[in-house]
Amino acid sequence: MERFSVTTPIYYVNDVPHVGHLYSTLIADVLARYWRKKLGNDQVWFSTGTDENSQKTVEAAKKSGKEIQAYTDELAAIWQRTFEQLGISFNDFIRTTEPRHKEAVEFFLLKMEQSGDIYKGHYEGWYCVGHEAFMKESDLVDGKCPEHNRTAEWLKEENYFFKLSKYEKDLLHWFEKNPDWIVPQSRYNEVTQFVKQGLEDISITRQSQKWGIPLPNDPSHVIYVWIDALINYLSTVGYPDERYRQWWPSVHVIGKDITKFHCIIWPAMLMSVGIEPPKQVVVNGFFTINGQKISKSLGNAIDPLELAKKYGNDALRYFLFREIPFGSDGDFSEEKLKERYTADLANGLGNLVSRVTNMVERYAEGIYKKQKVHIDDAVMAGVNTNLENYKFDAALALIWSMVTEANKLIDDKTPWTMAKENKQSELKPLLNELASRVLDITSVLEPFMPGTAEKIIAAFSQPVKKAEPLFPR
Ligand code: ME8
Repeated sequence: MERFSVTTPIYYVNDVPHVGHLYSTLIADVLARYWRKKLGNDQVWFSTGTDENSQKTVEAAKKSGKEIQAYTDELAAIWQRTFEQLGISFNDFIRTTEPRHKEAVEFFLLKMEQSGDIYKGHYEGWYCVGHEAFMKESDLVDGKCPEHNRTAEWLKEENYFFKLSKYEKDLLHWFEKNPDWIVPQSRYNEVTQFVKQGLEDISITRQSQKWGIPLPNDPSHVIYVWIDALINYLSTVGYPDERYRQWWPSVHVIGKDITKFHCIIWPAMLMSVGIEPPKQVVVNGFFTINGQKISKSLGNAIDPLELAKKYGNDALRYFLFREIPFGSDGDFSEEKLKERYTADLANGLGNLVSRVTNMVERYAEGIYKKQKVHIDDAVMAGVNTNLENYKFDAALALIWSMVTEANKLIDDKTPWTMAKENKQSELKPLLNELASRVLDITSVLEPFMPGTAEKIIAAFSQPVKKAEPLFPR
């Protein structure tokens, strides 16, 4: 039986979610909903969660004056609640401070060690806590990481290393054999190019830090947060228990900032312990807000809950998927959201549902017959093909072409004239056709706009009454 398993990045708890974090989570949510419909609820696993063993957590807790674990519990609860309120249908919310995760990480690291892939050495280099990664000197501007605008620290310590270089050939072979493994193609090209230039071993522990998961065979070191975090994709599905195989390999949805971790380090770690790499890595672009990077210091980190309260969860989902082609960078503006809300949602879909329910109530006592509609099958199939290929904007454009066509059918045929002239033999089939079109549209719309789909299905339960506006103006 076919199964589908999908993950989001696990998010740092040094801050609350903004609309950018929501975007990756929504992509996973649309995929999970789509595959649940296709394969059955029990055949799909969708996990998200929080990345907590980071130096950023320690700093943020200190700033807030709270004890680290208490701070972490509080923030993780905010993330989980936010996703729940936004209707994200995750099966699991994994936290990297949970015992089940710690157990998985320890087991995994022991396996890596058994493969002879971990050795002790010294590392010196510029470290950016914002990135939680070592930086090249050439990436710094005046000693600062330009992206996080913070001074890099010179770290010199005894570390354990992972023999990443050993997997260079295996990785290249894997990429070659799996040309669709990273989408979009541009990211695939970037990653393969990078590996072709040669890989260096990486440091995977920190001696100077206390907060984190201790290395099993040398607890004076804590495991580097990225190594620990990547393993969440296995701990969520039950690793090291064999039941993890039921859901592995998963599809990982991530942002373009973390491709090297997911497409190079992670598969190499998996190769080291003899586990298959993820099924696919799906990489979203970044969006800005009114042309600016989303950041707290710029004060533009829009709270997704506030937007959802104003426009509704589904309108926000619709906008993000329709406006920004998957994989590209894009700009989020509330102005554009408002335009789409009015044009596509209120005047488009909302108006269609309200007109059709109204006419079925008035002209047919609320009764219609679901039938095969005169929509080109290729259009319906095209929606699903686009969705399966992460072309979310194209899928929605196709759905909206059906909405427009149905509204046009009403304008062209003017059912109200048929009613006035008492042409029942024309009116009834037309109403059946219209109601059936709305239901067909709804069936492909559901993964994108689950709340709206539910409302439409309820509105079309017979006898039909004129529906409340789906998108109040
Ligand atoms: O990197 N546009 O966590 P993080 C689109 N803990 N997506 C955005 C975005 C934007 N403006 N801003 C953030 C981490 N994202 C690690 C991950 S996984 C094993 C560990 C999304 O809290 C995007 O998916 O910094 C990005 O990769 C992720 O949030 C980064 O979240």
